[in-house]
Amino acid sequence: MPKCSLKTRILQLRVITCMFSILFLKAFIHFFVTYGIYNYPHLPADVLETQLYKRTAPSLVLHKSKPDCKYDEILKSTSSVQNWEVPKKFDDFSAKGLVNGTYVPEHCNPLFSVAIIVAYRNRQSQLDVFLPYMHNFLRRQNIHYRLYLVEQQDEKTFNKGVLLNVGARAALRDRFPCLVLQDVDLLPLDAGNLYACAAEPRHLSASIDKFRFVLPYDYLVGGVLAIKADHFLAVNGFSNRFEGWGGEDDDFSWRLTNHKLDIVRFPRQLSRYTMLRHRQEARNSQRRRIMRENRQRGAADGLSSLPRVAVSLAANRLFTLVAVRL
Ligand code: NGS
Repeated sequence: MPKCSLKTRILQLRVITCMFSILFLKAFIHFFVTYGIYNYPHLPADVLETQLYKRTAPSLVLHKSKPDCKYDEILKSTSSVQNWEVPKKFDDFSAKGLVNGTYVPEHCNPLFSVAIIVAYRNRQSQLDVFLPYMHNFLRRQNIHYRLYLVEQQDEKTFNKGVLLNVGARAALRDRFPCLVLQDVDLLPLDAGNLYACAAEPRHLSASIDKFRFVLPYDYLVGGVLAIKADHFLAVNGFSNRFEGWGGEDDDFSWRLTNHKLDIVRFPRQLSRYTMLRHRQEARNSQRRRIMRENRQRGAADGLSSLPRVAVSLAANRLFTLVAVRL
Protein backbone atom coordinates (compact mmCIF):
# COMPACT_ATOMS: atom_id res chain seq x y z
CA MET A 1 0.00 0.00 0.00
CA PRO A 2 1.46 3.34 -0.95
CA LYS A 3 2.08 5.59 1.99
CA CYS A 4 0.50 9.07 2.00
CA SER A 5 2.95 11.87 2.41
CA LEU A 6 2.36 14.33 5.22
CA LYS A 7 1.58 17.00 2.62
CA THR A 8 -1.22 14.88 1.05
CA ARG A 9 -2.68 14.15 4.47
CA ILE A 10 -2.79 17.81 5.41
CA LEU A 11 -4.36 18.60 2.06
CA GLN A 12 -7.02 15.89 2.57
CA LEU A 13 -7.75 17.24 6.02
CA ARG A 14 -8.09 20.75 4.67
CA VAL A 15 -10.49 19.64 1.92
CA ILE A 16 -12.68 17.82 4.48
CA THR A 17 -12.64 20.78 6.90
CA CYS A 18 -13.45 23.11 4.06
CA MET A 19 -16.38 20.94 2.91
CA PHE A 20 -17.81 20.76 6.43
CA SER A 21 -17.43 24.52 6.87
CA ILE A 22 -19.29 25.16 3.61
CA LEU A 23 -22.09 22.75 4.61
CA PHE A 24 -22.37 24.33 8.05
CA LEU A 25 -22.46 27.84 6.58
CA LYS A 26 -25.12 26.79 4.06
CA ALA A 27 -27.31 25.30 6.84
CA PHE A 28 -26.76 28.42 8.96
CA ILE A 29 -27.81 30.80 6.16
CA HIS A 30 -30.73 28.53 5.18
CA PHE A 31 -31.99 28.57 8.79
CA PHE A 32 -32.24 32.35 8.84
CA VAL A 33 -33.38 32.91 5.27
CA THR A 34 -36.20 30.35 5.20
CA TYR A 35 -37.21 30.23 8.81
CA GLY A 36 -39.63 33.13 8.81
CA ILE A 37 -39.80 36.70 10.00
CA TYR A 38 -39.00 37.22 13.65
CA ASN A 39 -39.38 40.99 13.87
CA TYR A 40 -42.23 41.53 11.45
CA PRO A 41 -43.56 45.09 10.97
CA HIS A 42 -46.52 45.76 13.28
CA LEU A 43 -48.88 48.50 14.47
CA PRO A 44 -47.16 50.77 17.03
CA ALA A 45 -47.65 49.19 20.46
CA ASP A 46 -48.51 52.46 22.24
CA VAL A 47 -51.38 53.50 19.93
CA LEU A 48 -53.07 50.17 19.21
CA GLU A 49 -56.48 51.35 20.37
CA THR A 50 -56.54 54.26 17.90
CA GLN A 51 -55.98 51.82 15.03
CA LEU A 52 -59.02 49.68 15.87
CA TYR A 53 -62.37 49.83 14.12
CA LYS A 54 -64.89 50.79 16.77
CA ARG A 55 -68.31 49.74 15.56
CA THR A 56 -71.13 47.69 17.05
CA ALA A 57 -73.92 45.73 15.39
CA PRO A 58 -77.14 47.80 15.03
CA SER A 59 -79.07 45.10 16.91
CA LEU A 60 -76.97 45.57 20.04
CA VAL A 61 -78.91 47.40 22.73
CA LEU A 62 -76.78 50.01 24.48
CA HIS A 63 -77.76 51.31 27.92
CA LYS A 64 -77.46 54.98 28.78
CA SER A 65 -76.92 54.06 32.41
CA LYS A 66 -73.76 52.10 31.64
CA PRO A 67 -70.33 53.56 30.81
CA ASP A 68 -68.44 52.67 27.65
CA CYS A 69 -66.22 49.62 28.05
CA LYS A 70 -62.51 50.31 28.42
CA TYR A 71 -59.84 48.56 26.37
CA ASP A 72 -56.57 50.25 27.30
CA GLU A 73 -55.80 47.87 30.16
CA ILE A 74 -56.58 44.83 28.05
CA LEU A 75 -54.30 46.07 25.27
CA LYS A 76 -51.52 46.82 27.73
CA SER A 77 -51.88 43.51 29.50
CA THR A 78 -48.75 41.42 29.65
CA SER A 79 -50.61 38.44 31.03
CA SER A 80 -49.94 35.39 28.94
CA VAL A 81 -50.52 31.63 29.10
CA GLN A 82 -47.56 29.36 28.36
CA ASN A 83 -48.45 26.88 25.64
CA TRP A 84 -47.81 23.89 27.93
CA GLU A 85 -50.20 25.37 30.52
CA VAL A 86 -53.22 25.33 28.18
CA PRO A 87 -55.85 23.12 29.81
CA LYS A 88 -56.75 19.95 27.92
CA LYS A 89 -60.02 19.56 29.83
CA PHE A 90 -62.52 22.02 31.27
CA ASP A 91 -64.36 20.27 34.06
CA ASP A 92 -65.34 23.55 35.74
CA PHE A 93 -66.43 25.52 32.66
CA SER A 94 -69.35 27.86 33.21
CA ALA A 95 -71.35 29.13 30.24
CA LYS A 96 -72.48 32.19 32.19
CA GLY A 97 -73.60 35.03 29.94
CA LEU A 98 -73.67 32.91 26.77
CA VAL A 99 -76.72 32.46 24.58
CA ASN A 100 -76.30 30.77 21.17
CA GLY A 101 -72.59 31.50 21.36
CA THR A 102 -73.30 35.20 21.87
CA TYR A 103 -71.87 37.31 24.67
CA VAL A 104 -72.51 40.91 25.66
CA PRO A 105 -70.53 42.50 28.53
CA GLU A 106 -72.67 43.07 31.58
CA HIS A 107 -71.29 46.22 33.18
CA CYS A 108 -70.42 48.44 30.23
CA ASN A 109 -71.38 49.21 26.64
CA PRO A 110 -68.99 47.49 24.25
CA LEU A 111 -67.38 49.41 21.39
CA PHE A 112 -66.82 46.34 19.23
CA SER A 113 -69.16 43.70 17.80
CA VAL A 114 -67.31 40.76 16.34
CA ALA A 115 -68.52 37.64 14.53
CA ILE A 116 -66.12 34.76 15.06
CA ILE A 117 -66.41 32.28 12.23
CA VAL A 118 -64.93 28.81 12.51
CA ALA A 119 -64.94 26.37 9.58
CA TYR A 120 -65.17 22.88 11.02
CA ARG A 121 -65.49 19.17 10.43
CA ASN A 122 -64.77 16.10 12.45
CA ARG A 123 -62.40 17.46 15.07
CA GLN A 124 -64.46 16.88 18.20
CA SER A 125 -61.46 16.58 20.52
CA GLN A 126 -60.19 20.01 19.38
CA LEU A 127 -63.63 21.56 19.66
CA ASP A 128 -63.90 20.31 23.26
CA VAL A 129 -60.82 22.36 24.13
CA PHE A 130 -61.44 25.26 21.74
CA LEU A 131 -64.95 26.26 22.85
CA PRO A 132 -64.40 26.65 26.60
CA TYR A 133 -60.94 28.12 26.09
CA MET A 134 -62.16 30.74 23.61
CA HIS A 135 -65.19 31.73 25.66
CA ASN A 136 -63.03 32.12 28.78
CA PHE A 137 -60.57 34.20 26.76
CA LEU A 138 -63.15 36.35 24.94
CA ARG A 139 -65.44 37.05 27.87
CA ARG A 140 -62.55 38.93 29.49
CA GLN A 141 -62.22 41.28 26.52
CA ASN A 142 -65.30 43.48 27.02
CA ILE A 143 -66.47 42.89 23.45
CA HIS A 144 -69.82 41.84 22.04
CA TYR A 145 -69.25 38.66 20.03
CA ARG A 146 -71.01 35.71 18.48
CA LEU A 147 -69.34 32.44 17.60
CA TYR A 148 -70.53 30.77 14.38
CA LEU A 149 -69.47 27.17 13.98
CA VAL A 150 -69.79 26.36 10.30
CA GLU A 151 -69.79 22.60 9.96
CA GLN A 152 -69.51 20.68 6.72
CA GLN A 153 -71.89 17.76 7.26
CA ASP A 154 -71.27 15.62 4.19
CA GLU A 155 -68.62 13.22 2.95
CA LYS A 156 -67.29 15.46 0.19
CA THR A 157 -63.80 16.97 0.29
CA PHE A 158 -63.54 19.75 2.88
CA ASN A 159 -64.08 23.16 1.34
CA LYS A 160 -63.00 25.84 3.77
CA GLY A 161 -63.60 28.73 1.36
CA VAL A 162 -67.27 27.80 0.89
CA LEU A 163 -67.73 27.30 4.66
CA LEU A 164 -66.19 30.69 5.48
CA ASN A 165 -68.34 32.37 2.84
CA VAL A 166 -71.48 30.73 4.24
CA GLY A 167 -70.49 31.72 7.80
CA ALA A 168 -69.73 35.28 6.69
CA ARG A 169 -73.10 35.48 4.96
CA ALA A 170 -74.83 34.53 8.23
CA ALA A 171 -72.78 37.12 10.16
CA LEU A 172 -73.45 39.80 7.54
CA ARG A 173 -77.16 39.05 7.83
CA ASP A 174 -76.81 39.69 11.57
CA ARG A 175 -75.06 42.93 10.56
CA PHE A 176 -71.76 42.29 12.31
CA PRO A 177 -69.31 45.03 11.23
CA CYS A 178 -66.25 42.87 11.90
CA LEU A 179 -65.54 39.22 11.06
CA VAL A 180 -62.86 37.08 12.64
CA LEU A 181 -62.07 33.97 10.62
CA GLN A 182 -60.50 31.50 13.00
CA ASP A 183 -59.07 27.97 12.77
CA VAL A 184 -60.37 25.57 15.41
CA ASP A 185 -56.86 24.35 16.25
CA LEU A 186 -55.51 27.76 17.30
CA LEU A 187 -55.72 29.16 20.82
CA PRO A 188 -54.59 32.72 21.64
CA LEU A 189 -52.10 32.92 24.51
CA ASP A 190 -51.92 36.68 25.14
CA ALA A 191 -54.69 38.49 27.02
CA GLY A 192 -53.82 41.69 25.12
CA ASN A 193 -54.67 40.17 21.74
CA LEU A 194 -57.98 42.02 21.49
CA TYR A 195 -60.41 40.35 19.10
CA ALA A 196 -61.29 43.44 17.06
CA CYS A 197 -60.88 44.65 13.50
CA ALA A 198 -58.48 47.39 12.48
CA ALA A 199 -58.87 49.85 9.62
CA GLU A 200 -57.02 47.32 7.42
CA PRO A 201 -57.33 43.51 7.57
CA ARG A 202 -55.58 42.31 10.69
CA HIS A 203 -53.73 38.99 10.92
CA LEU A 204 -53.98 37.94 14.56
CA SER A 205 -52.03 34.67 14.59
CA ALA A 206 -48.62 36.05 13.63
CA SER A 207 -46.69 34.05 16.19
CA ILE A 208 -47.61 30.35 16.46
CA ASP A 209 -45.69 27.80 18.51
CA LYS A 210 -45.77 25.33 15.60
CA PHE A 211 -43.62 27.82 13.64
CA ARG A 212 -41.47 28.48 16.74
CA PHE A 213 -43.29 31.80 17.16
CA VAL A 214 -42.07 33.40 13.94
CA LEU A 215 -44.20 34.55 11.03
CA PRO A 216 -43.56 32.11 8.15
CA TYR A 217 -44.15 34.71 5.40
CA ASP A 218 -45.45 38.26 5.34
CA TYR A 219 -48.54 37.70 3.17
CA LEU A 220 -49.83 34.86 5.39
CA VAL A 221 -53.43 35.50 6.49
CA GLY A 222 -54.27 31.89 7.44
CA GLY A 223 -54.96 30.95 11.04
CA VAL A 224 -56.85 33.91 12.51
CA LEU A 225 -57.79 37.00 10.50
CA ALA A 226 -60.00 39.95 11.50
CA ILE A 227 -61.53 41.80 8.59
CA LYS A 228 -64.17 44.51 8.35
CA ALA A 229 -67.41 43.20 6.84
CA ASP A 230 -67.28 45.76 4.03
CA HIS A 231 -63.73 44.68 3.09
CA PHE A 232 -64.84 41.05 3.03
CA LEU A 233 -67.63 42.04 0.63
CA ALA A 234 -65.33 44.25 -1.44
CA VAL A 235 -62.91 41.36 -2.17
CA ASN A 236 -65.83 39.00 -2.87
CA GLY A 237 -64.99 36.72 0.06
CA PHE A 238 -63.10 33.49 -0.47
CA SER A 239 -62.75 31.50 -3.64
CA ASN A 240 -65.11 28.48 -3.65
CA ARG A 241 -62.74 26.43 -5.79
CA PHE A 242 -60.23 25.09 -3.24
CA GLU A 243 -61.00 21.56 -2.08
CA GLY A 244 -58.85 19.97 0.61
CA TRP A 245 -55.87 21.54 2.36
CA GLY A 246 -54.10 24.72 1.35
CA GLY A 247 -54.18 27.71 -0.92
CA GLU A 248 -57.52 29.36 -0.11
CA ASP A 249 -55.89 31.71 2.42
CA ASP A 250 -53.03 32.68 0.08
CA ASP A 251 -55.63 33.32 -2.62
CA PHE A 252 -57.55 35.51 -0.16
CA SER A 253 -54.35 37.37 0.68
CA TRP A 254 -53.89 38.09 -3.02
CA ARG A 255 -57.47 39.44 -3.13
CA LEU A 256 -56.60 41.86 -0.33
CA THR A 257 -53.45 43.08 -2.06
CA ASN A 258 -55.35 43.38 -5.32
CA HIS A 259 -57.76 45.72 -3.52
CA LYS A 260 -54.82 47.72 -2.17
CA LEU A 261 -55.52 46.58 1.37
CA ASP A 262 -52.55 46.16 3.68
CA ILE A 263 -52.26 43.34 6.20
CA VAL A 264 -51.57 44.70 9.68
CA ARG A 265 -50.53 42.92 12.84
CA PHE A 266 -50.12 43.44 16.58
CA PRO A 267 -46.63 43.09 18.10
CA ARG A 268 -45.29 39.58 18.66
CA GLN A 269 -45.82 39.62 22.42
CA LEU A 270 -49.59 40.03 21.82
CA SER A 271 -49.89 37.64 18.89
CA ARG A 272 -48.85 34.26 20.27
CA TYR A 273 -50.96 31.16 19.69
CA THR A 274 -50.65 27.50 20.42
CA MET A 275 -51.72 25.01 17.79
CA LEU A 276 -53.56 21.88 18.89
CA ARG A 277 -51.91 18.84 17.34
CA HIS A 278 -53.64 16.97 14.54
CA ARG A 279 -52.88 14.85 11.52
CA GLN A 280 -51.88 16.84 8.43
CA GLU A 281 -54.81 16.87 6.01
CA ALA A 282 -54.24 15.69 2.44
CA ARG A 283 -52.86 18.59 0.40
CA ASN A 284 -54.83 19.76 -2.59
CA SER A 285 -52.49 19.03 -5.50
CA GLN A 286 -54.41 21.54 -7.67
CA ARG A 287 -54.06 24.49 -5.30
CA ARG A 288 -51.29 26.34 -7.13
CA ARG A 289 -53.04 25.94 -10.49
CA ILE A 290 -56.31 27.30 -9.02
CA MET A 291 -54.45 30.24 -7.50
CA ARG A 292 -52.91 31.07 -10.90
CA GLU A 293 -56.27 30.79 -12.66
CA ASN A 294 -58.02 32.94 -10.04
CA ARG A 295 -55.44 35.67 -10.52
CA GLN A 296 -56.05 35.68 -14.26
CA ARG A 297 -59.82 35.79 -13.74
CA GLY A 298 -59.61 38.52 -11.07
CA ALA A 299 -61.58 37.03 -8.14
CA ALA A 300 -64.84 36.62 -10.07
CA ASP A 301 -65.44 33.47 -8.07
CA GLY A 302 -66.35 34.03 -4.41
CA LEU A 303 -69.19 35.20 -2.21
CA SER A 304 -71.12 36.38 -5.28
CA SER A 305 -70.94 32.93 -6.89
CA LEU A 306 -71.41 30.79 -3.81
CA PRO A 307 -72.69 27.39 -5.04
CA ARG A 308 -76.12 26.23 -3.93
CA VAL A 309 -75.53 24.47 -0.64
CA ALA A 310 -77.99 23.25 1.97
CA VAL A 311 -77.65 25.45 5.05
CA SER A 312 -79.46 25.13 8.36
CA LEU A 313 -79.01 27.14 11.52
CA ALA A 314 -79.29 25.64 14.98
CA ALA A 315 -78.70 27.09 18.39
CA ASN A 316 -76.35 25.66 20.97
CA ARG A 317 -75.40 27.45 24.18
CA LEU A 318 -71.78 27.79 23.10
CA PHE A 319 -72.18 28.52 19.38
CA THR A 320 -74.55 29.15 16.53
CA LEU A 321 -74.28 26.08 14.36
CA VAL A 322 -74.34 26.74 10.64
CA ALA A 323 -74.69 23.26 9.16
CA VAL A 324 -73.67 23.01 5.51
CA ARG A 325 -74.08 20.24 2.95
CA LEU A 326 -72.21 20.86 -0.29
C1 NGS B 1 -48.88 27.50 2.94
C2 NGS B 1 -50.25 27.20 2.35
C3 NGS B 1 -51.31 27.92 3.13
C4 NGS B 1 -51.20 27.53 4.62
C5 NGS B 1 -49.79 27.83 5.12
C6 NGS B 1 -49.59 27.46 6.57
O1 NGS B 1 -47.91 26.77 2.26
O2 NGS B 1 -52.58 27.57 2.63
O3 NGS B 1 -48.86 27.12 4.31
O4 NGS B 1 -50.07 26.18 6.80
N1 NGS B 1 -50.27 27.67 0.94
C7 NGS B 1 -50.29 26.82 -0.09
O5 NGS B 1 -50.30 25.62 0.03
C8 NGS B 1 -50.28 27.44 -1.46
S1 NGS B 1 -50.05 25.48 8.21
O6 NGS B 1 -48.74 24.92 8.41
O7 NGS B 1 -50.39 26.48 9.22
O8 NGS B 1 -51.09 24.44 8.20
O9 NGS B 1 -52.13 28.24 5.42
